[in-house]
Amino acid sequence: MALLSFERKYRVRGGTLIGGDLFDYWIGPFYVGFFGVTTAMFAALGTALIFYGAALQGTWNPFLITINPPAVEYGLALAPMQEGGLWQIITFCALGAFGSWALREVEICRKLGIGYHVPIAFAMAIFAYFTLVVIRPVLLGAWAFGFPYGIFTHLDWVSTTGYQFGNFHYNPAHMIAITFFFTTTLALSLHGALILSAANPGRGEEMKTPEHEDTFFRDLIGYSIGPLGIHRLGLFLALAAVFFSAVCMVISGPYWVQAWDSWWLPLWQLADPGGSLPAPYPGPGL
Ligand code: UQ2
Repeated sequence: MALLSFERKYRVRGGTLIGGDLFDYWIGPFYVGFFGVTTAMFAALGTALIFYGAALQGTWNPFLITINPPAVEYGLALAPMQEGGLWQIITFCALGAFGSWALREVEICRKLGIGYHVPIAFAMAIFAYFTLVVIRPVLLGAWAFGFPYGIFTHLDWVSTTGYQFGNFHYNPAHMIAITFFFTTTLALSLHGALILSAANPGRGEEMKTPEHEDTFFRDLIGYSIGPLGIHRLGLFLALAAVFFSAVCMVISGPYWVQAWDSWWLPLWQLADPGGSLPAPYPGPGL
């Protein structure tokens, strides 16, 4: 059955958050909706402004194009277009587009009568971006602390921001975030492998059921989290990884202004009472 004729059954009216029937239709395979329109408008304006910034900068090399935040002297004020104002408007457009996309997901969930897990998961990614370009700069008192929009320049920003705090791997929230990222890959590899194994029993054999999946892990470690549970665990692990990534950045500066290795000084001194280990790098002292 063709995708579109199959989907016809699920193209139900209503569930919109705003405007009733306005924009409650599809273009080809895509649901439009009020928030589809606002997504397109924010994305088009933001993208056009990035091209405008590149034209002013004078390069079309995609690796070198960069839209920089204002200098620290502008604090939290609006900056002139060519001195960070573009970055401020592009940031506003990005947040408008991401927020609209999340609300379009909510409208589709309401149409289908399903849970809001997908928009909630996406909202966690938006929250991480919002933390970097709004919450942390506001707490530090200048938009200058946002990251530049460029392929190479955002890498440079990550590197300098990390080294400002000495060894960033000593940031406790960074440790927790990494642990969640690694555990996410462990859970997904276990799950992906288990599903493919049950679906590939060998040529000519009928595919196996969740009973076999449970039994494999009960035989192996005496416990199965279950076919629904593994998806709850996966969503939790992924959201926790993103959440603690945002936390590890928002505490770097607003809470701790020294090298992260010196946050562990009490433990460091316990382990090295004679003080023979080198002292941690002091950090920026913002
Ligand atoms: C499972 C199960 C699945 C799975 C997986 C497990 C039948 C199809 C992978 C096993 C998962 C466990 C024991 C949890 C591991 C814990 C961490 C923190 C990685 O039982 O049910 O469904 O895919």
